[in-house]
Amino acid sequence: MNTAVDTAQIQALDSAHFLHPFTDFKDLATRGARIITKADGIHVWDSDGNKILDAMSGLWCVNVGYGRKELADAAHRQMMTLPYYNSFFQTTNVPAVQLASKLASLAPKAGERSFQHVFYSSSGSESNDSNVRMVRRYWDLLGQPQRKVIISRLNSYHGSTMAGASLGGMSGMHAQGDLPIPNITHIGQPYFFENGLPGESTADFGLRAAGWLEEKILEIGADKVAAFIAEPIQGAGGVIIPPPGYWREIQRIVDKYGILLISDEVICAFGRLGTWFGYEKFGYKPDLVTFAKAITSGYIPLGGVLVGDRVAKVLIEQGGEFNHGYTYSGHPVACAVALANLAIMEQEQLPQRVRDDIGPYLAECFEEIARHPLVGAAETCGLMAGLVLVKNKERKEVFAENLAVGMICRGHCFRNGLIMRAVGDRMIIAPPLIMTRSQIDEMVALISRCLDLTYQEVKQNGWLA
Ligand code: PXG
Repeated sequence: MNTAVDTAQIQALDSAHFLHPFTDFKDLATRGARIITKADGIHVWDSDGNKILDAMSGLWCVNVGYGRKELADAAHRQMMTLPYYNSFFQTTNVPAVQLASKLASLAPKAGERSFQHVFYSSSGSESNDSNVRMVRRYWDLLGQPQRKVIISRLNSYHGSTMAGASLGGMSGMHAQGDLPIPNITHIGQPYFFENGLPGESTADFGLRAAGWLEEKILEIGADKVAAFIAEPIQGAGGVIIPPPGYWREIQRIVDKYGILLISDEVICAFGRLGTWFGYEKFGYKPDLVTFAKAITSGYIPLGGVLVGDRVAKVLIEQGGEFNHGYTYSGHPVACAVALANLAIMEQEQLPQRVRDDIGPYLAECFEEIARHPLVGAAETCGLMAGLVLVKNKERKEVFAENLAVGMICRGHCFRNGLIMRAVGDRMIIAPPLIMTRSQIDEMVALISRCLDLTYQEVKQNGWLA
């Protein structure tokens, strides 16, 4: 396929007509967008012909890698059979039913915390809006309408709609949207590097950080709290891996006060942590699970919520219409692609590969990366990893925010054929799950090289301490 494009022409049209997400429009217009023209396996190509190793799987999406014909074929077949029909008005379609039943079979069984039902949307944000609606409906039906408050965490990401951004703990998003909407509140994040006390063990910190949830519940009044929402590992917040014991304590607290637990797995589900769902990795039992992104490996938009038996039973048995849904809830083409995507994951045993082979291998490689003089801490979980850039390794002293060292590092990555994300001075990766060991070697060599280049630059600038 000819993918040659006139870079300057597309850039001019881009800045004339396309307002990008999370972008300073004025700034982008001065520099011109990078144009990605094609992709295959773990690589993407830009319009200047540069081949780039995509260590972010697009945006935490492309778990089975690019260029999978099976997914294109599934979309083509479904489009020629039934490209669209709605699932309102007591109507259904075959791929949506098959996918819901497949997801129910993949989720581990755990009594009242088992999952038999799915509510569909087209994105993670919409799914979390659905969660808010579902949680409120649940408590209303149980005769406890005063249970309205949903507790979330600072520096969490739950999407960009009004409810999604309110649930999220990103101060910049709150500031621009007059958010959060009422009845959403936040507690601190379990980020040991930033919030651990001198001499405190990670396990003690995990218990202390989970304790913030109990303090908040007591402050609000347990009878007013509807749910707690959290990502198993905060992704967009910088791959913040919770300390040991954190999730066990969170489970104890939500159980003690009878509040619903929402696991936002838009990033952590579908093999990313070496399990089908992220909550399996940490051993907790949510009532609702948000999914999107890798359910289709990003080939087509699809999101949704796995609705646990505790909630589904009330919604179904009490009856009455649930006044919520989307034109594309249960879109047949998206569901057909998701089925084909999950079939690839099963055939290639991607969750198991991550758990037993490439996940542990990446962890080994990151032990080496952790020794780099610019790296204050480096952690992995499955095929997700984060490291923090510091000006003094021994004292774990961080750079001033305005130096934007993370962005400097990200620039070196792009120029050297690697996509790695910067969240402040945390550099993060979540590569496709199909990576081989030698591709991991290639990626890790690029990461080391870019860390060296960043180190040289900050040293020359006199920023090290
Ligand atoms: N929940 C979580 C945990 C997410 O990571 C969403 C909800 C929202 O999904 P949609 O499909 O509405 O975007 C996400 C999305 C980043 C980045 O910079 C991460 C996301 C989206 C955009 C950027 O890491 N995650």
